[in-house]
Amino acid sequence: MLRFLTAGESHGKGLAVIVEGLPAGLEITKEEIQAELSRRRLGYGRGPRMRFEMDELTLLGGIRHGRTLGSPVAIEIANTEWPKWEIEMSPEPGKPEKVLTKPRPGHAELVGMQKYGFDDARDVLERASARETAARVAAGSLAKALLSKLGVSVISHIVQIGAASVGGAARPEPADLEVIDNSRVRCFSPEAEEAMVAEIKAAAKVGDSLGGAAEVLVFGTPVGLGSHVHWDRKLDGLLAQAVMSIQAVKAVSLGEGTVVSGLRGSEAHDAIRWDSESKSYLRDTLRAGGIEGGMSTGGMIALTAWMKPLATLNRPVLMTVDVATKEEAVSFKERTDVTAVPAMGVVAESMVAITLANESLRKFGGDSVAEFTRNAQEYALHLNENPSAAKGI
Ligand code: EPS
Repeated sequence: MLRFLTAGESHGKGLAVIVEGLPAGLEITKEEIQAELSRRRLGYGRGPRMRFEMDELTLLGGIRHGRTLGSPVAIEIANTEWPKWEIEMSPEPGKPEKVLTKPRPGHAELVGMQKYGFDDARDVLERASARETAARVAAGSLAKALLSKLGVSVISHIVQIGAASVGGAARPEPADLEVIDNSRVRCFSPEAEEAMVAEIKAAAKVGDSLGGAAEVLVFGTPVGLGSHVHWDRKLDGLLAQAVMSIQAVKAVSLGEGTVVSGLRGSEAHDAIRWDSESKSYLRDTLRAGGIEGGMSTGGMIALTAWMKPLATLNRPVLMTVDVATKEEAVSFKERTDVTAVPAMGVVAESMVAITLANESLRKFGGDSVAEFTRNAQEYALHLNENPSAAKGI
């Protein structure tokens, strides 16, 4: 089983992540993890912090001479902004200089203050912040490295920002990832990119924020990750939980899940055919998004993550209550991004990769990468044999 834990506050000294359960012998370098972290910082519409906050990585354990040891991998991501926050976020006993008492609607602050008994919204917002997703992406880079041993690759592209969307434009393939990452909003369609940038400019002008959607595509998934036998083993449920846990994501859908609910059954499923050349069962449509009965079909997995507009506005207009006086107030102003949808796509890739790596380990096991891949190859070899014929019945 692959597990990971993150720790750290947005303006604290840094983030930490521990990834446990990786087999030994997985090649990984600091530069590869760093490259994934840089992808998360992409995107027109992000705030000024992305220009000066560096993701400074230290590999603390679990990796020796560029390969995993089978022990927990521990990574630190230092916040280079820390010197500016050292007093306000100090772990030493003391009091903050400024207490935030006007929680932002749509943020975790008010409920977090009620639940944990805080007077200062900063005690909640620092951990609720999406800065934490840098640690998830570091874990995701390890999961992707493991999946690559099975020939699995995970990419994402932005399909909607505000009112601009890609419509029916063609889906990208793994080789297109560079083109996507070079787009200002990580969008594969140049026309939609223009419209999305225009949306961001218009929202920025009036101090507003924008949501949108990212589609995650997985290529080369083995048949049968997840299971139909129990609710908490269904792959679609596991993916939804993992992706829904990303800050500001409010919906997750698979394939054409939001469309087929309004169709008739005859138009809502993926017909199956036998391909004698590849000796495999194929589906030419992607309505189920590559998952049937909670199991991967072996076709492409297509998952969409839908993000709400950020709760922080550069022109605060949302009404709230000052928790110190209980008087009506305008929520406090924090520096913010206009949109973080392009970055969310990279985080969603990571959460999908971690989920699939975990399910792959559950299915194929192995303490070393060699054992893991050997088990997967053996499974694939016998996959479409007629079971009775194989037993000589
Ligand atoms: C965030 C607000 C902004 C973002 C931050 C997440 O930070 P600040 O308020 O310090 O300018 O830049 O995202 C990151 C630092 C990051 O690495 O993604 C928030 O409120 O969630």
